[in-house]
Amino acid sequence: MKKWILMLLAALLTMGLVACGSDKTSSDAKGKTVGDSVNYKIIGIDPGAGLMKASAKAIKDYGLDDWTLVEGSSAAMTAALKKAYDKKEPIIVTGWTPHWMFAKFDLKYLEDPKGSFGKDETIHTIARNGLEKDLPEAFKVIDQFHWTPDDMGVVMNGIEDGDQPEDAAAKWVKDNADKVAEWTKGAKKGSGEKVTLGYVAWDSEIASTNVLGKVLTDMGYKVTLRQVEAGPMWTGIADGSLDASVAAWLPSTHADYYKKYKGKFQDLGENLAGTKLGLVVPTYMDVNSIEDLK
Ligand code: PBE
Repeated sequence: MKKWILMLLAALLTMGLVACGSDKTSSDAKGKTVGDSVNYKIIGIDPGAGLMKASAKAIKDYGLDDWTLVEGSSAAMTAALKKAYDKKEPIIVTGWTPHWMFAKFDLKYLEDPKGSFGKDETIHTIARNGLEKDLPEAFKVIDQFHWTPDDMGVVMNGIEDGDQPEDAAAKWVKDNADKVAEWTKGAKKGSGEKVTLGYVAWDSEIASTNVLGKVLTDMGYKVTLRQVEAGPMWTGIADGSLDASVAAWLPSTHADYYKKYKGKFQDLGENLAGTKLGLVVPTYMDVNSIEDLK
């Protein structure tokens, strides 16, 4: 009887060891893969974002046929991340830098050896054709707007901590008079002329657009911040219904939009350097590369 139990135990132990032995780095001790643990879902953002296109490309490049890229919004993605993080549950999201989530949570980008997410790029300011002629002084300020990921981080964190975007922006503008002076240098004040800035509700762009909007308001313009989807943002600049946007990620993330509207807008160049896109997971997850998801 006793011998029989021992033999059974030995057999079970062997089976367990075999299962463990077949584990890859992407599996936990029970042989459950990362895919199993997150239901083969990558939590995405708004479908118009270049990040979604890059993520779809990554899924293809790495042969992740069983995986689903879930569409939603930046807000829904960060809410899902927060919820999982609080319970130390596994989650994979589409992410980008600059973003407050890296200050709030311990996160890591999954390595992307195939380069599906492209090289790091810059954020550009774009303007409608004719803005320079119609509103040269406002144009000058818009053109001179540039800052750093750290600057943007201050505004983003303020918003995440509960400030209204316009309040977080106003605070930054007050605390950074020297930088603002560089943007307004040589520009005469306006007298109530209308300026409409288009943006998408991406955390990074909520911050930048509110800051430039505040500066233009202080310069005497009547500023409207118009929140739209990514496609309509580019269309609006091209058809002149929007004056400018500080939310163009180039050369890769918004390459399609850039190509589509070439000649119908003015590219005023970089307003921020130091961006990155990719798949992001909490550091407590035992996975390091997109390759491990297969
Ligand atoms: N983002 C933030 C945007 C650009 C700004 C990375 C989510 C995108 O993917 O289009």
